[in-house]
Amino acid sequence: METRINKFKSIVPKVGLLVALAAGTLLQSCNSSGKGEDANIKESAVAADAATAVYVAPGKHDELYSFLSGGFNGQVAVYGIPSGRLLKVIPVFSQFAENGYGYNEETRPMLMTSHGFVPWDDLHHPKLSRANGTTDGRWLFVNGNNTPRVARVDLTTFETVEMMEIPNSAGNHCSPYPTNNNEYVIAGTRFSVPLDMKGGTGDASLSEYKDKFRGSISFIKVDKEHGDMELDFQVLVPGFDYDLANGGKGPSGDWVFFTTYNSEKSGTLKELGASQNDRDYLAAINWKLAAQYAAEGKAHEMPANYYHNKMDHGTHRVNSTVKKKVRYLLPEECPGMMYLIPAPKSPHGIDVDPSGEYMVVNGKLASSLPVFSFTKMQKAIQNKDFDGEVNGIPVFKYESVLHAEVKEPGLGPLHTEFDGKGNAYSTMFVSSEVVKWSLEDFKVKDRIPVYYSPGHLMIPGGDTKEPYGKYLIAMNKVTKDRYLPTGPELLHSAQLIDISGDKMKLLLDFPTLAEPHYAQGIAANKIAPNSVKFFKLDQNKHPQAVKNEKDVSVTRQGRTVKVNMTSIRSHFTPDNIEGVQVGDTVIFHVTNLEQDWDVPHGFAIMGNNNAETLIMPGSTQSLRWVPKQEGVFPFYCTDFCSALHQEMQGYVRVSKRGSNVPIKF
Ligand code: RUQ
Repeated sequence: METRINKFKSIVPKVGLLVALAAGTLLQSCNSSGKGEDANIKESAVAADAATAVYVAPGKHDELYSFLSGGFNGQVAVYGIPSGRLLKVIPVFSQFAENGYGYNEETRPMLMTSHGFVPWDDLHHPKLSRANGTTDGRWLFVNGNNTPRVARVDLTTFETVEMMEIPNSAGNHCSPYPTNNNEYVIAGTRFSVPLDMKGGTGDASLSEYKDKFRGSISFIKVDKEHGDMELDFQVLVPGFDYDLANGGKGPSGDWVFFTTYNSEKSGTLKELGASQNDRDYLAAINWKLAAQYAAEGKAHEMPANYYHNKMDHGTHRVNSTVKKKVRYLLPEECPGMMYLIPAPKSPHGIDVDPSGEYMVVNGKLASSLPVFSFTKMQKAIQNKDFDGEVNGIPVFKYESVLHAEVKEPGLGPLHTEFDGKGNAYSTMFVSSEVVKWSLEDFKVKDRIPVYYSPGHLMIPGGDTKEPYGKYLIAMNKVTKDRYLPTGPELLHSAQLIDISGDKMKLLLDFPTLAEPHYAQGIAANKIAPNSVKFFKLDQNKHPQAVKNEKDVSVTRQGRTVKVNMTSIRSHFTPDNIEGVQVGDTVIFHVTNLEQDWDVPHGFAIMGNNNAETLIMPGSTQSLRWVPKQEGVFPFYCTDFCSALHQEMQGYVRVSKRGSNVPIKF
């Protein structure tokens, strides 16, 4: 078995030059502490009572839900905590053959963008909706990093119900951040883009970066009752890269904070000289004041072109609308709205403690963790304690807002969360550990190695004013030997850590789907009682629904054949269809007549390139099929539903084009 030090050596080449430099220090520091040489450290870190601590007896439920992002699989994975059992995969930015999401006619429009149908995205950050600064279990907001989008999952059905494209953005990474009562979901661009203010992004040379490129922070209004999103306005910010954000709470509740890099405004690291400056910035925006400026007519308007896709409650179908305008504010015209705080170079996460007083900047290349004070920031604003400005935005003096620095926290700090008991926990990517430190004296109290190289960590509610400080999940980027080998491609790995005592204790490893970046956790009783068991058939307003087997139909209109059919244990009606011709577009609208929990029926037909679909009781779903060959094509139910499930089948006869076989069913 490899030692921990060897692990680092093999990881280092992956993470690039800058971090490799830091890693050089790491190897020394590990050697000198002697920690890294302990080949048995893995075993020794596991809590003696780990098995009972995570055991959830068969038939019993977990204490918490956790929602882990799937990164490049575009999905959200729902795990029970503490068992680590996978409860559900929620497809968001991915077609999902398992239930037809993104394949069937009802949900395909969810993945429409101004670039066309984009059935994939890189989902990084799930965020639960909020009430009074804590999670309320109603919705989960998630970001699409690649083709900038924000989506909303309804936690009564665990379905993606809304998706909005973000204009004037490229790489929607610092996103989405709900304010303390869901007034806004805030989404910032990672890459700045050329903006001419006349119609969004356009063609420009990278040599014009400094003059033409700007970032955008979007303020998305959330409907209090139904959660529906609306892009209210954007703030067009200096052309840095915006990495991560977090909202204030309590006294800082009107503010949202963003880490930035590339403050040189140079575009890329390699050719253009980004990451030259010693310091980048933490940007602070007063969202309440921004909203006020927008309401008072300070906002300009420019043409835009972005999709907003929403599931209709009654029909359970997604409708797309294309928006053509966006309002924007310029910080230089809105005094008091935005400030910059110098921060260690290339910072990653920014995390605000439960009291709302401390803003922790995780400078991945820095040797300490700076903790800024909101009170000091207010004072510095009053006293105009500034050190210049960028694009008219005042820059504070570092010392005037700094409260403390956590010294030698470890190497490569990425993210921090809080336990609500006066402690903070930070992930160290390079030294591969979680480090616990105190918000009282800002000293390190404990460390635990994790396997290997953690990115985010999550304490349920650890980003809110009320953390559930019992468990911590570290989400690790490198898996290596933690599980049975599965060839070159391995699942990523999460580790559950008990943080209820003074010392952190490792409880459980569990593999995750694709790459979890961030996660959210919430007590089960905030979600479970509201979970929908099935849809009521009499409330199904889908225009193609058939609620009685007597009313089924097969109709031809030109080259389109529409099949309005039903499914119930253990048959489809109709189940023998004739009169379809090669090249027709056949649309099966299947209504599941069942009115019971957990009796979906599936529908699949031979040769269809649209996967299958899984129809929940009481709902209607539609699958499109264009037969390319003559023949008799069987269809069947794909989800074992009864003792006669295997008999739940039917046939479609496809004749050659122009044939005179009439429609018959
Ligand atoms: S990010 S760890 Cu989006 Cu930090 Cu991934």
